[in-house]
Parts: sequence; structure tokens; C-alpha cells
Amino acid sequence: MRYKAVIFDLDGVVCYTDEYHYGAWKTLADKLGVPFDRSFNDRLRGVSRKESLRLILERYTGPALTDAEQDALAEEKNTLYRRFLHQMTPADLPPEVKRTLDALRQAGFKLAIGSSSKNTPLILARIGLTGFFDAVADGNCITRSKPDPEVFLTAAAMMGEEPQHCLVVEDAVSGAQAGHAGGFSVACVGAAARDGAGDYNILSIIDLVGILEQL
Ligand code: B16
Ligand code: MG
Repeated sequence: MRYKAVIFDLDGVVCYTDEYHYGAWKTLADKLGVPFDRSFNDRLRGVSRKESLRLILERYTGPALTDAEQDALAEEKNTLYRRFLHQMTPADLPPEVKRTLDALRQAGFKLAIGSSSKNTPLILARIGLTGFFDAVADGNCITRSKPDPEVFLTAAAMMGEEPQHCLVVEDAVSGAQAGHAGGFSVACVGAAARDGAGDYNILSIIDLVGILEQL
């Protein structure tokens, strides 16, 4: 068997919290008078909160903002975002994700999370997945966010696996770049699959089961 473990990105792969990130950033961008659409939002996928704000402020033409004001904006976005998260329940774990996780666990793969998000523990708790994964590497235990491979290398090390034996699953181009930079194979869904960023570009996460069974 070529792969022994699968490392899942969280937002946009395991659950659709990417929509909540979009909603929260859109509210903030509108307030700042910054043009913000779904295509621009795709550039924020997988990158840290601070870097996302920096990208938005590249388009900002208002009065200069101090570091403290920028920190307050990042905090404001996070508060808006967490309001969405607190409304989530286990029903927000998509059925195709649950079926995929159960099938891969049954087939003997180790399963991990590799997410840039500092809200990972809250999200996993809301969707009923606390304690499910063999390893969770997230924004709280890394210093460099995607496209740096740190989060995936950390997840692989936590599982005691080499990158070449792990498949990374991503919805972000930055995440696919991070996987490749770390020596991982990458399967992409959503925006990153549309860009052809993965070694496997799939329509639904459930397609992973067939791919991994055939290898
Ligand atoms: P937070 P992922 C990433 O999560 C998101 O794609 C990205 O939009 C977000 O800015 C980043 O987490 C940080 O999230 O503000 O919750 O710490 O896709 O790597 O699971
Ligand atoms: Mg993502």
C-alpha cells in the first residue's frame, strides 16, 4: 500500500466553514470599502488570519491603520466568524465526509487534521469529531502557515509517518503548494481542484475511497 495515512485540511474539506470565513471577511471588507468577491476570497483559503488581512488591506485606500487597529480588525473578523461556529452542530459534518472518514478508518488508514486555523478545536467539537483523529496539527501549534509545509510535516510526525506515505487533502492552492513543498502527494477538492493544483483533482471527497483502494 503506497499510503498509510491521510491528512485532511479542515475548512473547506472536512466541513464548509470556508463559507463562514467568506461571510466574515466580506462583512469586514465592505466596512473598509475594499472590493471583495469569491474569486479574491479563494486567495485567502489556507492562509493565516493575519496574512488574509494583509491581502485585504493591499486593496484598502482609506487612512493609514496602526498595528493596533489592524489587530482589532483581525479580532473583529474572528468574532464574526466564531458567531457562525457556535451555531454549528454534528449535522454540519457533511454525510459524504462522514462516509469517507469511516471507510478510510475501516480500511486501516491513520487519519489526521492539518489546518491553519486556530479555531480547529472549537470546530471539531461542534461537529462531533473531538478525539476522532490520530493527530491534529493546527494554527495553534505552528509558526508558519500554508504554503509553508510545517502544519503537514507536524501532522505526519505526530502519526510517526513519512510524508511520502501520507496523502494530503486540500481545497486551497496554498495548501496544495504546502503539501508538495513537504514531499506529500495531494488530492484536491473545490477551488484547488478547479485550478488543477493536486496530483488527484476530485469532485467529491468520497472519491478518495476509490483512489486509495486502487493503489
Ligand atoms: P483562523 P484550513 C484556514 O483553515 C482557512 O482556510 C483560512 O481561510 C483561515 O484564514 C485560516 O485557516 C486561519 O483560520 O482565523 O480560524 O485561525 O483551510 O487550513 O483548515
Ligand atoms: Mg481549507
